[in-house]
Amino acid sequence: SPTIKELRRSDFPSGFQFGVATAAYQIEGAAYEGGRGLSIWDVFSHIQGSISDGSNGDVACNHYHLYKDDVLMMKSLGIKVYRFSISWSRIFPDDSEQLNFEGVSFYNNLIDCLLDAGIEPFITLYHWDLPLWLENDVNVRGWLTKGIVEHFARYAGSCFKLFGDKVKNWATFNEIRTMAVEGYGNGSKAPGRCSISALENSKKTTGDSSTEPYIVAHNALLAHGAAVQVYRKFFQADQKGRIGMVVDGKWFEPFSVTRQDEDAAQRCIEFEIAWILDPLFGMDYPDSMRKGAANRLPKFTDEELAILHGSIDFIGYNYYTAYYAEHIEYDIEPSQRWHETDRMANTHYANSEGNLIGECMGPPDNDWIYNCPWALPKMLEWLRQRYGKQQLSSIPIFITENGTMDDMEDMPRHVACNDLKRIEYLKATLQNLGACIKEHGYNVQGYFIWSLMDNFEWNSGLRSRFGLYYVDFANKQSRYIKRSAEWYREFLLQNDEKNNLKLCCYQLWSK
Ligand code: GBH
Repeated sequence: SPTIKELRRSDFPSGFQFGVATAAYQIEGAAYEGGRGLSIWDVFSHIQGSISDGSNGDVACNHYHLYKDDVLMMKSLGIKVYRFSISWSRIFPDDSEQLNFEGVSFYNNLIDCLLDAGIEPFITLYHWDLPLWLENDVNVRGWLTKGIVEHFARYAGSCFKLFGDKVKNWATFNEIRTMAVEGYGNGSKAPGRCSISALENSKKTTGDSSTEPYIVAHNALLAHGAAVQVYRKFFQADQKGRIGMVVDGKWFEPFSVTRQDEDAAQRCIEFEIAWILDPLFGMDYPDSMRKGAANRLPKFTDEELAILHGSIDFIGYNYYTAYYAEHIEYDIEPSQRWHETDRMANTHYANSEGNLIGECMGPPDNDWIYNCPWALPKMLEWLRQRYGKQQLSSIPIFITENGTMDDMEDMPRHVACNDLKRIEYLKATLQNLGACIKEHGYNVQGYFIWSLMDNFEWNSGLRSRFGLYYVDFANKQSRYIKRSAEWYREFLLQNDEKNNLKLCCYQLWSK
């Protein structure tokens, strides 16, 4: 496709929605305030060795107290939609399952403030912060048993009831794949479970990584299904919103031009995005997974599959990067295998000829994002092939996250704010996205930058900065505009809107 030099708002359909995204544990802070209960991330982040800079989300961006300023900041960007998540343990702090009204009013206030600013809320119900009481309940054990399903459905139903008159976009989960693989496969995320062989240090709990990622993803899918049933049965007709799920999954290119590596790349895509999406489109887990994970992969009953079939009104897709995949056969016992070995592939940043898949965006010790804007159109085409052009014409796609971290740790603020590489990355993604929507008519209806502001970036803590705004974590969590925010605003705002916003910006910047 032709290279587009300039990028204009008019390269996208007029109804296309632009926004930014965040998640509760990464920005809210106030971990012990407002009646909030603990989540598995409060525990995990406080265990020494689990977060690379030793930080945690106790304060994070202090968004819980600064949310009004943050909404003003969003308004000044010119965005029309904001994706954020609800902290389950702020709503249901303990096993009494009594509503915490302080938590409820925080989200009511935030939602009202957004609507006043002309910004539509787009809510993720679960972005990895499971209430601790559900992890510790011996009958539930977090996501490891089906006991979680009714609890999630109850929580989701409460949110629809409490906020659904004002909120029309609901995503049940953020990245079931990541929470399963990183929480129960390699143990790098809460609750930090992994197999004995991968247990290098004390922060990790022993688990069975050959089965748990599959069990956890399975139960989360069932919980999604139950929540959607609640929405459709009791709320959707009145509230007239839509409900879907946010998935991730990298694009994979063959490591070399061989049939074996082509198959390996396909398998990797199936082991990531299709693992979660196939059941939502009425299919069983991918054949390659049935083969690779054999009897360790749970089975759906006909009834469960029927519940999941058609259970999304939209697909939320988090797109960051692509890798090369190389066929490899692992010579290990079935009990030692896990998701990463079951797919019989190794992944690489460079191909067999040594060419990098894209420009590396992160610092050397946190280099998982490579700039591969060309891979997003490939994924959209892959989705269309797999789930059908007709079906995907009625199920819109939202790019629910896209963004990058800074390429240096501990950079001075003025350097971090002069983030030209981030602009390049975002612009290239948008150019490719706009062009392929125009040429191929993909039903993509929105795009969210990860993230509004620097925040608690899970294992990388406060050092890995993904924001359009800089946050000074050492000094009152003050926000500073970066060049990328100025660029996004310039891209989004038409002239008349810019004038209307002047007042709002003056209010913000003169504080
Ligand atoms: C998103 O996940 C999350 O939804 C969001 O909360 C997060 O802040 C954002 O990305 C930025 O990271 O072992 O070093 O190779 C993206 C999913 C996260 C999955 C990184 C792969 C690999 C880290 N990916 N992870 S590494």
